[in-house]
Amino acid sequence: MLHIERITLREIRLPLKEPFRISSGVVSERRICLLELHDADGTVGWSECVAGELPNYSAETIDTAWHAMTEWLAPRVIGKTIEHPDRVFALLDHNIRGHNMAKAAIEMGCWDVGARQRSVSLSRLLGGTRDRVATGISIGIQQNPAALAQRARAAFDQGYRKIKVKIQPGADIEFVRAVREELGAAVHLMADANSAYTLADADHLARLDALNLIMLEQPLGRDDLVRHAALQQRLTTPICLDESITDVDRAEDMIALKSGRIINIKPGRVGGFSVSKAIHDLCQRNAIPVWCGGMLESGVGRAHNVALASLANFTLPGDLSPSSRYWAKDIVTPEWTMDADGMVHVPRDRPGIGVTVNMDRVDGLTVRKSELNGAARAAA
Ligand code: OSB
Ligand code: MG
Repeated sequence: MLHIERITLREIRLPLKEPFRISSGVVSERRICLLELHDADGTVGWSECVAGELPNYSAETIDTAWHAMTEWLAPRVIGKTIEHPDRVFALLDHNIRGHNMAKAAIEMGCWDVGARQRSVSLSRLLGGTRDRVATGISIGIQQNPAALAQRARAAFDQGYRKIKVKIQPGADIEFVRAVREELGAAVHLMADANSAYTLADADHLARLDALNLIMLEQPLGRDDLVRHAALQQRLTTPICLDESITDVDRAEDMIALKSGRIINIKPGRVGGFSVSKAIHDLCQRNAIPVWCGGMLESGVGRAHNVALASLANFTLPGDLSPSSRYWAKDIVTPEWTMDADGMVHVPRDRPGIGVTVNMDRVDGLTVRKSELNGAARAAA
């Protein structure tokens, strides 16, 4: 049983080792929202809201999520008796449209509390089966093809099992070709456009077919399944959808319309673990491979992603880079590491998320803090 009494929201600032550029913007310092959930039985759980600094990936930002959690979402769970974490999404979703990342942060924190109450790992509570998960890297847009090829080479030599490069008009075919020539034909290579193209670019994008990508992620509009279906007909490269898959229905639509052949599951984007699991199961029944995407999370969000990626149908390497790829120093102990085979170990024998939040460090990085106790708006 969950009896969440209060939730502490914190915003920390964490500088990336290097700026991360995608087609719609660049980030140098993450503004990360952390949740500390206190159960009446003394159990404390953690989660991270993955909303960005600006609404350039989805409509949400850390500020809209902070507002949504404070005003509408936290009061839905605080002070309630909830049988199981798998009930939380429905409580949060009823008559509240959107705000998936805000919903997910609360829901995923409840899963950590639930796992710790049962003294099992988050991976086990979610139904995960794997002890190690394969890791890919997502490399931001670089100045020129040679610089990108060099970054990709370094990543491959470190052991990454999938190399994803960000693309945009003007930085696409030649950039990807340089990486393919550098790494050779066998390496699992893919590109992510973050919605930078239109269907008018179909002939141009079809030039990627010659480069044998394992997939092309989200080339077209973030909510456009119809044109993705038209594009997929013109490409041999499988399309993978990220931004477009915001719930189970959208995943069903993708399959029905043939808008793509692979799904990147980010639990934040779909409202948390219950929906992630439902999409995972749907895809498994339909022979659609899935993999776990990333949102430049700290070690807290990474823990949640690694646990999810331990489920059986996560058959492709996730964007689950180790802590040192992003930060000079992470906020958890132990930090996330990757072995020479490009595998991250799932802490299946530790309760909950399996890492300890370094409180001194978090306190030092905190720029904003709020205690939600449900009292203010619980009646609303
Ligand atoms: O589209 O997958 C994406 C980061 C921010 C916003 C969108 C995306 C990404 C990534 C980063 O690709 C992956 C990672 O966390 O390493
Ligand atoms: Mg993406």
